[in-house]
Amino acid sequence: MKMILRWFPNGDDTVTLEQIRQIPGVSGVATFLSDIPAGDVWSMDRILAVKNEVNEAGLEMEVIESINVHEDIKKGLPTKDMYIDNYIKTMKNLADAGVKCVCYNFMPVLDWYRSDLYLPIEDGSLAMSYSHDFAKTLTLESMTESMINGSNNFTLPGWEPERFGKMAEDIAFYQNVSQDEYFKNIKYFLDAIIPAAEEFDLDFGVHPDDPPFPLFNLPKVVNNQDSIRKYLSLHDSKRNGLTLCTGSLGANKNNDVASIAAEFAAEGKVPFVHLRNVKHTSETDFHESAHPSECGDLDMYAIIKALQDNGFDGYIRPDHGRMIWGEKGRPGYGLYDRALGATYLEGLWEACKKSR
Ligand code: DNO
Repeated sequence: MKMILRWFPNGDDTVTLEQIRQIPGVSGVATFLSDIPAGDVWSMDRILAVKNEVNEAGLEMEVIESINVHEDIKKGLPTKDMYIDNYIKTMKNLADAGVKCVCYNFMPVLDWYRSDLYLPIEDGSLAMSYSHDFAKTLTLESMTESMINGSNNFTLPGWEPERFGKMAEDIAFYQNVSQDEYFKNIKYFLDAIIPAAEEFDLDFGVHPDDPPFPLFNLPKVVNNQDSIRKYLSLHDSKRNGLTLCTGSLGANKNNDVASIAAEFAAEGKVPFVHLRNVKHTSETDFHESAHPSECGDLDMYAIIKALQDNGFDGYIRPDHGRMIWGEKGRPGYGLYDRALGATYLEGLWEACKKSR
C-alpha cells in the first residue's frame, strides 16, 4: 500500500509539495493538469515538468486524478473516436513518464456537488455537506454559482471553468438518453481504452458518482455494488477497476462499503482508494467528517480490514478534509485535516496488518 495526497500543480494549491513530504508515510501525490481541456493530449513536456517538480520534492507521481473524459465520448457522438485517440495518446505519455494508475469518472456533466462547502459542525470546524432536497430546488445556474462562490477562488476539480458554457446544453441532451444507451457509450470507451491500459501497464479506477443520488435526471453510473459490478463487467480486465471512494458510496446508507471493498479487492480491481468519512443526517443527506470511525458513520477499520483480507495493494489517499485551525484553502483539500487523516489511516493500516 502506498499513502499519497492529492495535489494541484501550477501554483494552484495552498499546500506545497514540501509540506506533503513532511507528512509521515506519504510517498507521493495524485495530480493532474487541470488547465488542459478534456479531450486534448497531455504533452510529454507538460507531464515531465510536473513529474520533475514532484520528484525533486522527494515524492512520486504514480497516480493521475483525473484524465477527464470529453463529453462527446459520454454522449456517444461521432467525434468520440478522435477524443478517444487523444485519450490513449495521453495514457501512453503518462505511462512513459512512470505513471501507474489513473482515476477518472464517466459521470455525465456534473462531477461532484455539495450544497454547502463550509458547514460549521459541532467541533467548530468547517465541513462540506449535502442536502438532496435543497439540491433538487436548484437550477444549473444557481448550482454552478454556489460552487464557484463557495470555492474561495480555487478551481474545484470537476468544476473547471471550460465546462460551464456547455453544461445546460449537455443536461438537455441527456434527458433523451436512457441508462442502457448510456452504458453502451461507456462500453465503447472501455473497449477502446482498456486494451491500451493493458499494453501500457496502467491501472484504471473509475470514480463513483458523488453524491450517489440522481440530479437533473442525469444517468447514474457507479453508485452501488450492483452498478459497480455492471460497470466492471462491461470490459472484463484487471485494468478495468474501481477507485473505491468511501465517502461517495457511503453517502447512501444502503451501501455496505466494507463489502464493496471486499468484493472488488478480491478480484484485484481496486487500484486506488479514497478514504473519507461521512455523517448521515437523513436518508440522503450528510456532512463530511474527520476520518476516524468515531467521527462519522463509516467503519474505517472494517473497510481497511476488508481491503487487507482481500489482497489490496494499491494507493490510498485521505479524501476531503475539513477546514480546521483557521486554514484557508480549496474546500476539501487543505493540509491539516488531510495530514491528520493520513496518519490515522496509516496507524489503522499498521495495526490491522500486525494483528493478522
Ligand atoms: C472531488 C473528487 C472528484 C474526483 C473525480 C475523479 O473532490 O473526488 O472530482 O477527483 O470524480 O474523476
